[in-house]
Amino acid sequence: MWIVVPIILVAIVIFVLKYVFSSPGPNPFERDTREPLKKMVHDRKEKNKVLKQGFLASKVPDNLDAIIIGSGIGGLGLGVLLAKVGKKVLVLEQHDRAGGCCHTFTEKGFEFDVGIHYIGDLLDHKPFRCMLDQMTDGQLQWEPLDNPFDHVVVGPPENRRRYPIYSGRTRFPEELKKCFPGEEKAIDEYMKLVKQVGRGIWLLAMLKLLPIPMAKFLIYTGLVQRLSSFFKMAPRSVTEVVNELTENKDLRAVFTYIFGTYGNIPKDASFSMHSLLVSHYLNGAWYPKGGATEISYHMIPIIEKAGGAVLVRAPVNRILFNDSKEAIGVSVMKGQEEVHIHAPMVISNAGIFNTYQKLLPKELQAMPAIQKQLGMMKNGEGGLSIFLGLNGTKEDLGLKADNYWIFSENNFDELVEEYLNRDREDSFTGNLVSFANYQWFEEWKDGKVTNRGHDYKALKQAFIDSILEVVMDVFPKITRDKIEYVDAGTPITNTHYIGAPKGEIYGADHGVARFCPDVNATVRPQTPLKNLYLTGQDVFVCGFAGALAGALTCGSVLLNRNLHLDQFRFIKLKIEASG
Ligand SMILES: Cc1cc2nc3c(=O)[nH]c(=O)nc-3n(C[C@H](O)[C@H](O)[C@H](O)COP(=O)(O)OP(=O)(O)OC[C@H]3O[C@@H](n4cnc5c(N)ncnc54)[C@H](O)[C@@H]3O)c2cc1C
Ligand SMILES: *[C@@H]1O[C@H](CO)[C@@H](O)[C@H](O)[C@H]1NC(C)=O
Ligand SMILES: *[C@@H]1O[C@H](CO)[C@@H](O)[C@H](O)[C@H]1NC(C)=O
Ligand SMILES: *[C@H]1O[C@H](CO)[C@@H](O)[C@H](O)[C@H]1NC(C)=O
Repeated sequence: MWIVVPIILVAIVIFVLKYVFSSPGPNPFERDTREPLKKMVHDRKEKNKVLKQGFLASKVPDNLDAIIIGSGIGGLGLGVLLAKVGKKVLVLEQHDRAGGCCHTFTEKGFEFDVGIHYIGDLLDHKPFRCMLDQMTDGQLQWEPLDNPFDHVVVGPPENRRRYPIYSGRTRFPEELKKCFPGEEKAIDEYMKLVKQVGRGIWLLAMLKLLPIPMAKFLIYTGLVQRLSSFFKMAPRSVTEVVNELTENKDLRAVFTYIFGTYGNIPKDASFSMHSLLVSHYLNGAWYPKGGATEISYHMIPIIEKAGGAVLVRAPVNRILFNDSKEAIGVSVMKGQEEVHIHAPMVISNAGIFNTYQKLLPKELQAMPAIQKQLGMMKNGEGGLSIFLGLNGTKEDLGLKADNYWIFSENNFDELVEEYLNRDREDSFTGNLVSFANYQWFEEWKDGKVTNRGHDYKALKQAFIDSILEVVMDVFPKITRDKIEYVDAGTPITNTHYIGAPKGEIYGADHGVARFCPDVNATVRPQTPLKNLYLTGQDVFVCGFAGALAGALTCGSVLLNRNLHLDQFRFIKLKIEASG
């Protein structure tokens, strides 16, 4: 048996070299496409001409190269990558505007984000930033948050402890040490682990791109864990790792609070996923200048320039297959009628559950290979958002550009588990912003979105009141008379506006099980069905950067080249050119 090991290793090396040294498909990072900065458009009507182009059969370009279902960053990002090599792409979005989790809505003059608060890793001249500059033709600008960019607040109202979180590779641990004297060793050890894991991420992408037999070989020989600290730490939970580092309960809380950005409580969360997020914000946190709609606003024209289109109010109700089980197009509901659109490939950004459970014909859904993948993933946690419009300037209200993570106690495992397991009637007595059990709201899911009835409203109000109470306590300058607008978005709101089947805010669950290398290698852009592919957060990880990595991975498969590497080469060239 072991004689085949070197042979397969050689095969893998050849495969990797092929990716590095040959360029089978065209490269979206071939040429620097950044243009001088144009004046920012603030006029909403003007922006809507780009973001809200309603679906009509007559607007569908002919001779499409690809159809993408969903206009989240995973869909638009992939659309841009394909457009940059001249492909004609149609992006179809069920909502009335493009953007997915990057869309915003406006009420009473306030613009609210639905899914983007802060994005990390955007230092000038660093890979992620250069890639985004290229993908928006240099038109998207980024505003750094204040530093500290996060605050962790733990404890009951009478004893809230506040811990500021600073960005900066050295500042982050230094400031923590000031808050926790005597814990220097634990903090250093934590940093060491986080950085190690972050460096092992390359193998994750590799596993999804290698031919399956090679990926399986790496997995079954255990080489995956040897080669990458990402996979070595992946089966360990955050609680397990952190509890070994320190006995200090508040420090444990500070080490783990960021679970809110991927949605698993520390005892279920993979330390590897956790480390990715900590590393993501280590160099700072940013917000798109002009708001999250700027992202789609600058990506859509790139898709259009190549002859493609991004159309909204275009719910895809099924994917079309021919007798050889090959995807040949999609069906869009236009009122009561189905409109069929054909293309040689269909890529879904709608998430693995929507795609496999709603958009496939029953007999394909039942295929063992599809069922296997569905069995490997589970729905993530539902989310609850409060949208608050306040009268006053930042100064009047005592606000900064930062985030507060407020918890009524420091044991998050117990706190959140107890909260999510409550009956609906007791649920809003919790002080927890952000997660919510889908079942609490499920009975209203089929009602009209703007009028789900009195009981639903009352339940929402109870959540709003309990959360506002905490907000007004932590921010004393925010008082009732300053509130001009308040509403809540529940898990079923998410189902309606971002198509999340169970109101998930981060797509499929990110627990330990998701990071077993087998799942990693199996759930990939290729599906068991020919010409059908997946992009976005479910093929990589959640978050803006995670969903975009999903697009890059999917683009690599479609263009038959490693775009992750192309991106790095592009950056190297640019840095050499500029300096
Ligand atoms: C409340 C909240 C806060 C967040 N905060 C942050 C943050 O601060 N920083 C960060 O990096 N990430 C954050 N995230 C996560 C991040 O926004 C997502 O992980 C990421 O944007 C997902 O991108 P995606 O393209 O994979 O999916 P989505 O953006 O969900 O896009 C999927 C799209 O598919 C559409 N669709 C579904 N079914 C169909 C169909 N049948 N036909 C047509 N269209 C369909 C949906 O309407 C949707 O537009 C947050 C998310 C939420 C919800
Ligand atoms: C199905 O579609 C593919 C790709 O368009 C084509 O090659 C194949 O011949 C088709 N099969 C049938 C039975 O139509
Ligand atoms: C906002 O506050 C100011 C004074 O603080 C007040 O004059 C104004 O009417 C308020 N606006 C609204 C819409 O409530
Ligand atoms: C496996 O790999 C990626 C990294 O490439 C990881 O972040 C992802 O969540 C894992 N699982 C799945 C199902 O994609």
